[in-house]
Amino acid sequence: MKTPIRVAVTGPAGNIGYSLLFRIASGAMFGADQPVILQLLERNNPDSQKAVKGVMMELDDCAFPLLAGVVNSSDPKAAFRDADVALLVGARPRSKGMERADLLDANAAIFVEQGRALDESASRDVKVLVVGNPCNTNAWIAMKSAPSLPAENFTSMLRLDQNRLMAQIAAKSGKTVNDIVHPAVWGNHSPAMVPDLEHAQICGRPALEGIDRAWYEETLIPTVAKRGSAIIEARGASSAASAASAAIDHIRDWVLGSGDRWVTMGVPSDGSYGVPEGLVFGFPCVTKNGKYEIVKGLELSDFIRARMQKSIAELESERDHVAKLLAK
Ligand code: NAX
Repeated sequence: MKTPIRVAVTGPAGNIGYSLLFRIASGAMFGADQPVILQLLERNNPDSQKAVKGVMMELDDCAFPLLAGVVNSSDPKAAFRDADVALLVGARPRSKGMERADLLDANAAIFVEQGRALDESASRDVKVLVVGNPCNTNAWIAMKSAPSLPAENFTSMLRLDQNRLMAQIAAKSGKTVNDIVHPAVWGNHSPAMVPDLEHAQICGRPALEGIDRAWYEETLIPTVAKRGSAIIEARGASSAASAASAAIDHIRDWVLGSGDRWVTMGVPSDGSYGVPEGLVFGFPCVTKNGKYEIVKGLELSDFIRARMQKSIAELESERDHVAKLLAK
């Protein structure tokens, strides 16, 4: 039997946690022969802890053959001990009347603490995926708070945006998502994201040969960027199963490899495409042997570049706002 992979998950009592844990335990993340140990980190209050107990009871009741153990803690250092993968899902939601700056501060405090704990107790190769919003900036904070870990271990989730883009193109073109390669979503996981079809192909032909440019610019981009709000409007609750599925996709491809397919990941910029070094930014990547590489050398149109500048400005402003907390 293979050595179990230790997967830390924060926010296990939440909506995404409830969709995510069962799929990890079933083998969807690492394959049907790879055991896992789940290491849960939830807030230390009676309601949250009670809810986690319920989730753990259900995990027991699934009798998953690949689930080699589940531990729960409200101490980040204990939850991240020797973790090979850390899914940072738990975050402070925006409450009524809360200013954006207050939301950034509240989440920065969480991700400073969790970054430091990862630095102290996780595996040196830990693969970190931040899902909790604002996920790019939260990943940047955790990365900066973990100076002894390689910066490239810290990523944020834009895969849901890529998956949404692919689903929309498939529906429009009458093809399936399997027929679509090389879509990309640049930038921040926010309405300033940049869904990019300019390099995408459908059944081996350039996507924009078969898709009307005006529809792409005026309908597709806002549809993908506002999809989270549309889900809330329809469901009365935010995306959970699709977010969990995207987190599975992100880690599975990082660990097992993407082949020639591009996968969008929020990763610390190496300066490619003029994105300031260190900003955690959505880039098309390819993955192999547990490493990712940003796809280099693409010709970017003025249309895409102008939109990327907006995402860069937004991320720089978030970074500058939270940077002061790191000094404390
Ligand atoms: P919920 O509010 O249902 O669950 C969050 C859970 O995290 C709660 O159980 C809470 O107690 C816990 N939590 C809060 N602070 C914590 C801490 N410091 N340590 C451990 N646990 C903590 O939210 P849910 O719907 O699960 O969404 C989680 C996060 O994902 C949110 O920030 C949300 O905005 C974000 N999303 C990110 C997406 C992405 O594509 N990057 C898409 C989906 C989602 O909107």
